[in-house]
Amino acid sequence: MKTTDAVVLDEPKIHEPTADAVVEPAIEARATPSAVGVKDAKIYIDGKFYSEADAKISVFDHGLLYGDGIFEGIRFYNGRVFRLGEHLDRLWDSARSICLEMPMTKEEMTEALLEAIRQNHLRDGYVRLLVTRGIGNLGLNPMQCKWPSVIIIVAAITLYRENLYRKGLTIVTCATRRCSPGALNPAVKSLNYLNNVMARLEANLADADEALMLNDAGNVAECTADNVFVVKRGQIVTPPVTAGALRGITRSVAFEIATELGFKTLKADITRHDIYTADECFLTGTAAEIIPVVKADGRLIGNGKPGPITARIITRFREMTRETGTPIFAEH
Ligand code: PXG
Repeated sequence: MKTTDAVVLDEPKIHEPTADAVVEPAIEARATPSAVGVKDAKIYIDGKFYSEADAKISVFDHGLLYGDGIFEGIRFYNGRVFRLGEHLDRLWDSARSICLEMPMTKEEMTEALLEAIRQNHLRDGYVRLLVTRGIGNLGLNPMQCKWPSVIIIVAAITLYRENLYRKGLTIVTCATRRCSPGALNPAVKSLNYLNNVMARLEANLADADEALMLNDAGNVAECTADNVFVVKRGQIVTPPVTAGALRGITRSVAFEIATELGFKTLKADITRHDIYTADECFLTGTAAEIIPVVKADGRLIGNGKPGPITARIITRFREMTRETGTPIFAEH
């Protein structure tokens, strides 16, 4: 049973200040429309479920103080969690990379996540799974933090409006470079997303749907929350992880589909030139799924319409999301 319709995330919320609004009210006094689009939402924190109003963590959690933690964004469709095993493998890799000892096994995490979805009575939606470093003091040394916290938020959201899938997105190259692997490896899906947020701000200011992020060498890395693909003469190309791309789960599904459909696939460095001269371009990400790009830096890509190969990949992706995955409810 679906409790509410999906909330669309791409529209910025405009907060109209009232005449007497001098300071922000305290959290308790702020209007609390459901942030997740679920009535009586239940949020998992460290083994217990809380209402949205009561789902709180300490101000001394290093996830807040330093962005010290990791996360995953996961989708479920038609009562099944899509590619759950891959998401958990990537989460565990992120944990390993930042020396965060996971407080539960993958089996326990699977059960907690499935139970969180059941508690929210949804068959289709999005899960944000976070593991924070936990409570420490004001020093940044993670040794202070003894117990990582696990948070599971279940939401009914879609990222872009359906007409954007038919019309295609406009992207702009942003000045903010993707973090170099030597500074903060983009392969770690960490809670520190300020690099991506800065890029997203540039997209907003340029009135574009997404920002294209380059790496320090000037090659394409990815967009702020999605991997980038180009299609040229029937070959499908995406930047390698070493170029600053996240090892996206949707990226690997797009590759599987492209291979299944008989296209050549390649992970290789690409430049803005390759995007401007592509026959087709599309983005992949758990929230956005697979979405065509029709304009980059003011140039039309191909004929300025979503391409036929992209359309075939989207069709097959939609079938896969509805037919495969880890069952949430007993009836499967
Ligand atoms: N690159 C980055 C930087 C990401 O954060 C992807 C690519 C796509 O990966 P997956 O595994 O989802 O195919 C992500 C995805 C959002 C959102 O609102 C998405 C992500 C993180 C934060 C927000 O869509 N991760």
